[in-house]
Amino acid sequence: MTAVGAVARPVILDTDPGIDDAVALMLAAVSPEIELLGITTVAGNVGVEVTTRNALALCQLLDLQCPVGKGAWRSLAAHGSRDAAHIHGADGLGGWRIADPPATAQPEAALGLLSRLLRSAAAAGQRATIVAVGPLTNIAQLLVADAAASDLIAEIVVMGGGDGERLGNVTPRAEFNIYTDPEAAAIVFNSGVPVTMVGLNVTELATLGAAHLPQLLAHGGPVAEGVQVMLGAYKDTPEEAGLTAQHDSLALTAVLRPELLTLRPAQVRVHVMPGERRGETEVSYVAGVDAAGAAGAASADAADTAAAAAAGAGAAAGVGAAGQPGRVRVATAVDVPRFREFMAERLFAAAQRAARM
Ligand SMILES: [Ca+2]
Repeated sequence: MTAVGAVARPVILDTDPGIDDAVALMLAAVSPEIELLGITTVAGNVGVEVTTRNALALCQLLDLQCPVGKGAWRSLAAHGSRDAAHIHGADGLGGWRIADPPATAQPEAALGLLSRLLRSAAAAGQRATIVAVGPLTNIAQLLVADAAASDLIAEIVVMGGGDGERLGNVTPRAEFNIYTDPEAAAIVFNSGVPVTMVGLNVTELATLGAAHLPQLLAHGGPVAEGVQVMLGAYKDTPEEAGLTAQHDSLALTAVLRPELLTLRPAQVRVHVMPGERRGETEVSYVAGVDAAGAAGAASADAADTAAAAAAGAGAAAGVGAAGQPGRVRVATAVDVPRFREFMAERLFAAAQRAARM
């Protein structure tokens, strides 16, 4: 552990922009609590060519100098080719005409970038936190390919999964990011690296609408325009009209403002077997353990791990060995009014930042 207090936490954002990803990137760009070391992209909401283009375009808009790594174009098991273009639009950004990145902005390869960033943070005496808000393909590949990486990661914060009444949004029991690559999710949850799961049970409560953003919208400029277009186009609106769930920003908020969420130690089993539970996160809360201690255990299911390997995940069995101790926390509640205030303040700051360009 390094000094607490003013030291910004080194963070890598693994993302598939994606409307709520784009909003989370705006949040990341103006948050002094973190040092954004890099961004890696993955296929998810739309294909990886588009998510990478969007990440590079957002970096230009927000004057982010960090490197961008282009990651996996398909899931580990490569079942089907599901995306969420029906929710995010074919361009991933709901039709927002964000300026193209310059031709000189070329991505690196995500796995090499992840390994390099983790090691440069370690050389500076820090362990980086990975905030993963897309399918977990890149992170699983990293843990499989780079055996030393897990010791260099402080925590993996995952937007994915769900619990209780809100288990799924693709199937009744599976959330999009986990369902898109369950084998990868099983590897991550069973890796022994501390994992914080921010799932649908809280992210669907973390809604935002134009009515919460008067200062941003009055400011105008490309960020305000982008937020307005994206929130208007986002086909992920919960029950209340005009509100959109900011899944990915809430996951990042677990790093920036952890006091806005309730996190409970838990065991999470990711179901990978074909059938109606594929992609489900089965959460068992660990009683009597202080959340700060986070001493839960991620129990790999031997059958699931074998199935993951059989399905083409390759080294899954070598990563998620059954019973390997892990430290998993699951978000169970969010302070919605304070989350909205926080988002409004930070998105206004993002508009100001972009205007200085
Ligand atoms: Ca996402």
